[in-house]
Amino acid sequence: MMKLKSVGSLLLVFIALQFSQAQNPIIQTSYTADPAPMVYNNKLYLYTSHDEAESTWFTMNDWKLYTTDDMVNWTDHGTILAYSDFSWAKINAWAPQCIERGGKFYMYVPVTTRDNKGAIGVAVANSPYGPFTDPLGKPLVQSGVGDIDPTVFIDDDGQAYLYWGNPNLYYVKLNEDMISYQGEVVKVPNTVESFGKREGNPERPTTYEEGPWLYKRKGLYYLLFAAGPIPEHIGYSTSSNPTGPWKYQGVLMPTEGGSFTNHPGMIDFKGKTYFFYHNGALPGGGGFTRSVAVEEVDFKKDGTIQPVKMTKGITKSLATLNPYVMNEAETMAWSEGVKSMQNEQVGVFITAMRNGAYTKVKDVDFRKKGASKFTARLGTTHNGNVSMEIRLGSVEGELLGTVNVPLTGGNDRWAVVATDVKKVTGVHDVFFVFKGKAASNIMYFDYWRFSE
Ligand code: FUB
Repeated sequence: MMKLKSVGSLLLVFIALQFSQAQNPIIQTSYTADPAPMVYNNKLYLYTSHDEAESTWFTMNDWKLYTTDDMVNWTDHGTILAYSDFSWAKINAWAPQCIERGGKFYMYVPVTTRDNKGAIGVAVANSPYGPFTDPLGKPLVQSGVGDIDPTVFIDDDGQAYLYWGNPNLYYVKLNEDMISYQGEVVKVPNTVESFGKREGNPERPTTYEEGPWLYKRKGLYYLLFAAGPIPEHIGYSTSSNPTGPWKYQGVLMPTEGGSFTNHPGMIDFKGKTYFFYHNGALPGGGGFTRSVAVEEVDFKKDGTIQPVKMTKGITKSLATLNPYVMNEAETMAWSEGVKSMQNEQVGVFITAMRNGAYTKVKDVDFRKKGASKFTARLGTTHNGNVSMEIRLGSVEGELLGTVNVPLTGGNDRWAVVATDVKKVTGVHDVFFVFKGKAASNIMYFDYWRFSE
């Protein structure tokens, strides 16, 4: 009996360890879907759609932005555009993509118009963080059938292409201004040779379903797409031309992961190639409460892509994090029991939803000189017994110090608190563990920094 018990406890420790080392899904503080990565000035920007919590349909009102320098710590920049920013849109902020050209940022989005038709809109900003505004006051393009899921790509010769659509795949050539196009909308021939055969569905004879994504490597064009039947997998095709003809290359990611949709995004960053997708892996997750994840991909000699499975994610960071500058509380590698929110007072911040909720920041480099002081902006609506522990390595790891969180009276009122901590040097994963007796909304946390 004793033996069985200790085997059981060992198993629990093993499971807890696996979970605490997980990096996928990369966003745990909101439900996100339809990942669209963009690299600009050595930083990866990830634009996503956003499933409302407890959603039972694709109830999606806005688009969010996350960034990373190291592929493990992600910073939440909150909502950067909403369907309501388009005067002509009624609902459905679905799969977006943003691209930079000439120092301006162009965000292509599908929405449903006030007369209940699908349409692709474009919004423009001078910064990847926005604010994005609608330059046209009307849709950029509409084919009349299944106008969702735009993907945009600028070729080496400067020609930009916009692909989109479900169940048909369309494209147009964009003009240099990126907000108008030339020629007609072209419907891509939906042949078995281009997209693989689907059995038993004459209306959808191939596996092409939706969510196209264009990518180029060594002169070869890749068209990734969400493939049917439902539950979706990810398939891909290649061509020596950005407009095809496309040659079906098979399955990139099989059906898995608790969401009946999936959606590809692929990009090169700091010498590696990353494949983004979504699943339903978070607590409460499913087909309408999805979460984005990422895997590194490898190419075979012939240019085809090594198929990928969903894994616990990227565990080796590309850079360390500097604790001696102001770091946002919403920069994290992992969290449990935490929601991100935003308001006018401080922008994006996090709320600990329960006692024991935590965030993990990976590979923080305290260097040889070390830190012995910690400063943070935080707040709570509870009087007394609310604290934030700073630990190394795990939620139970070495305690560097505890910050007592003063009553501030709301997330629109904040206190900056400084605390002495045990001296720490070298590189560590830092855990912020939130403690309080209240049943929910324990405390708010906006930023932190260590000093000598
Ligand atoms: O997120 C809403 C829709 O679900 C997208 O437009 C599709 O690609 C699928 O992910």
